[in-house]
Amino acid sequence: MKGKIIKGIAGFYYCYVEGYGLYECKAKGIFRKDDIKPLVGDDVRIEVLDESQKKGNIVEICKRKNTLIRPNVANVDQALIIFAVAHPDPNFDLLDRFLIMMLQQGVETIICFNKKDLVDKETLDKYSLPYLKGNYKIIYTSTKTNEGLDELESLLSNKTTVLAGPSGVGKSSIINKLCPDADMEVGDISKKLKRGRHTTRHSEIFHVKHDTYIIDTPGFSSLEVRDIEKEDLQNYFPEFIEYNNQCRFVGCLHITEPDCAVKEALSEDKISNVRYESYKSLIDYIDSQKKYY
Ligand SMILES: Nc1nc2c(ncn2[C@@H]2O[C@H](COP(=O)(O)OP(=O)(O)OP(=O)(O)O)[C@@H](O)[C@H]2O)c(=O)[nH]1
Ligand SMILES: [Mg+2]
Ligand SMILES: [Zn+2]
Repeated sequence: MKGKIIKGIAGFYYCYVEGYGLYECKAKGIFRKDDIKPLVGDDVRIEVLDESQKKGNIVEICKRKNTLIRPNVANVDQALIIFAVAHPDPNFDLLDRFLIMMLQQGVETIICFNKKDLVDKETLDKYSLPYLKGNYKIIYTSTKTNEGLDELESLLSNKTTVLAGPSGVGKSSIINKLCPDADMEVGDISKKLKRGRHTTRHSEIFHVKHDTYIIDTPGFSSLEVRDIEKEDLQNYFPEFIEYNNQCRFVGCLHITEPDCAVKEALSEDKISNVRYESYKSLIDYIDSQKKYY
């Protein structure tokens, strides 16, 4: 039977087979010699050892479409980053770092602003404009009024989407709306912040509908930008790309150089100031990391 690893705990892999349910499986030694470790998201072939107990063995890992390092999961089609528009306020620095991290791994990101019910349209526009200039797909949702949830479901259809976002933004609430069977714990944000950790601690996949999965990952409160040279950072800001090669100097960093096309686009508001500032602070960050080598 063909299934998908939806969760791995203490040497057991839980494989979901559409139409049959969940099997608790072990991975036999065969993978070790090839140095492949089964990952959440893997499509696998299993042999059933005991149907009544739902136990089996993983006998084959199908060829992976891709492998993400952070989070460490396989076969991801896209990412959905969720921020609340309020309670807690969005952290754009974190958002920008996440977008870069996903671009580095070749995965497209949809930005979801949740808790739309808490702010007016002006605030939503203010938050999203910088990202629209970068051609990011943005969606607004509320699990209180159900706005945007149908659109979200259609964006997820026939794909495996990795979900991410800081604590308290409503990830579990959204999963519960999309797949009521998930029955995830939803917590009060003041309690969450006090406790200082996320409810979700392992990556886990939820089956939304046929051929549609979402991967819930442990939330994060900080992200490091790694393995990017200062000169390459501009390539991770999609709205810069059409200007990057029009500057007077080859290798222009768009900071102090004269005749810079990116700064010109900035002055014409084709690139948002928020994103440009974020770019500059990441350049400083990369510089500060260099000092320690
Ligand atoms: N007003 C409003 N509150 C929401 C919405 N979605 C979720 N909440 C509330 O926000 C709080 C946090 O929601 P969760 O779904 O637990 O957040 P989470 O992102 O899963 O948090 P972690 O598991 O800690 O990472 C709860 O009190 C929810 O009821 C929304 O659309 N509008
Ligand atoms: Mg949660
Ligand atoms: Zn420039």
